[in-house]
Amino acid sequence: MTHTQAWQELKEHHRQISTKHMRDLFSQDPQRFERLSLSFEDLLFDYSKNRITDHTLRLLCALAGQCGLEDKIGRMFAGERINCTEQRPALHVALRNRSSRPIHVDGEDIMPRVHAVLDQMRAFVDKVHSGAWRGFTGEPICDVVNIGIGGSDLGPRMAVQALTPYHKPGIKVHFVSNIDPADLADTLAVLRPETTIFLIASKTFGTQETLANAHGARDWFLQAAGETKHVARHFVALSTNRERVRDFGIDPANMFPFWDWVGGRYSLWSAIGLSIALAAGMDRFEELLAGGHAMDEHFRSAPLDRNLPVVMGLLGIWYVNFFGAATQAIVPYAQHLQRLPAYLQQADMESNGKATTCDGRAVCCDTGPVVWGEPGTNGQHAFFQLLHQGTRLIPVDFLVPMHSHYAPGEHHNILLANCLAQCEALMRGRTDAEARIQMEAQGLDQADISRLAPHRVFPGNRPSNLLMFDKLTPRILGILIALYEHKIYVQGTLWGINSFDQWGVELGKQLAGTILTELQEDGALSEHDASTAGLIRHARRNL
Ligand code: G6Q
Repeated sequence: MTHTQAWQELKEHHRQISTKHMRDLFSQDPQRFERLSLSFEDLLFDYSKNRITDHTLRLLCALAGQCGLEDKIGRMFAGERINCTEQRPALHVALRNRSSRPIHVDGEDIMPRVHAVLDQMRAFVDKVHSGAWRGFTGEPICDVVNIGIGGSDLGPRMAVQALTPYHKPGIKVHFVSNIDPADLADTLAVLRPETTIFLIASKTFGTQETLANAHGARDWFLQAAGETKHVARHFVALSTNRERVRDFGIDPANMFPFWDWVGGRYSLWSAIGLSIALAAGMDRFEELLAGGHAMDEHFRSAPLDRNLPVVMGLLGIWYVNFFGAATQAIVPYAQHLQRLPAYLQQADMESNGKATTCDGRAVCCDTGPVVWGEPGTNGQHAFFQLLHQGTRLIPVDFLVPMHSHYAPGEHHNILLANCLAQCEALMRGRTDAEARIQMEAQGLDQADISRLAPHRVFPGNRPSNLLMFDKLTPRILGILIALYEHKIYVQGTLWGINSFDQWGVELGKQLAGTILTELQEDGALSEHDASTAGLIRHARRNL
């Protein structure tokens, strides 16, 4: 990317634009909002409050063109092995392919397999909801516990919460992820084994934390149920690994499969989404898939400068690589999107937190930013101070529904007003003159006004995107998630990295094994630095 003509032009352009204030860009151009916003179904993407002009966008699109983005998008949808280090396709788009188009992997159309698992999920969900699926005492199921971590937890957890207004009465879905025994214990404390089903969600079925929690849940269950034959009615597996599922003691008939071409953090659309379907029903889950598919169709066909994930991805590159922004804030003004920042943190940071290009060289520019956030308005009473007056440039994505599922009226209007006010304030800021006029109106004397004015000035010119939609429905949730997934791919492509592997996560999985053995056994330690060895010995003495 840094060797393209467009990159050089962008560097020069950045020098010119970095002194411009968005206030002036708006006042010079009454059509700015109309031109720098895009609509997709009921989603409005306003990107006019960014430090860009039409020329910036043209150059950024040229950069994408010179990096072969359109070809790379085509390669993903065609099932090519774009995950180069693991030699796999990245085909989460197949899981939500609502068209009749086949998608091939190694010459096989994978769509019949995808549909077969959806049918299997529907049959199971219907049985649980109708009460036909009974526990070992003959009672219907009221609680579902998803045991999984990382990609096998964050997506379903976020989506189940997002779809709260659609939850089926009589079924409550819980999540256990942490190996800290508190997580499992707190969850089990409110459950009855007779009416609980456990979904053991693990792509590999080899993740230490998930297996330990699954064994813990099984022991708890068997204390009440006694005989292992009852496990079949209370434990199902969501996995790619049939042998390990069988070894754990789950009947492969109770396994909902998916495939190695589904990355963990892209897997909520697969059998890993069973908890979403159990919470909200299979029809709602399919609406979520349909939303994701609609965004896929847009991504693969819209021209670069009208393509939401592309524009969003390019804006991110503009800030990371030209303004030096190290972080990206995600602020949903929707309580039910509380877990969205955590979900996107994994999606983005695990995908693009890389420093090696696909051909094995060191990247020569910054890559993925630190992604973080909290829902508004809560964030306003916490970290927004730094967004407004801190020394760092932090682009913000605001997300807000126009209507609530709950009582219409003042609450939601206050929420919406706050969201719009924050976008505006970040962009406009407050000048010295404005601060002084305000204080004069408040009756402060001139000495106090002069003393306080520097503290009450807001520089403004702080960029944000606004994603505004009608209501938080399964379909719009699918659209939003797919939008971010593709934005991440756009950025990874331009940076020349592989967005679909996660060697940093694999490292964590290997490291703890040796230390666990050393903590539990006496004897010589393997080779550690003095700090780690000292800590292991200290822990041994005190365990
Ligand atoms: C996601 C990562 C990682 C993974 C977890 C759980 O893309 O690979 O977060 O999802 O480590 O892995 P399993 O699903 O195999 O248990």
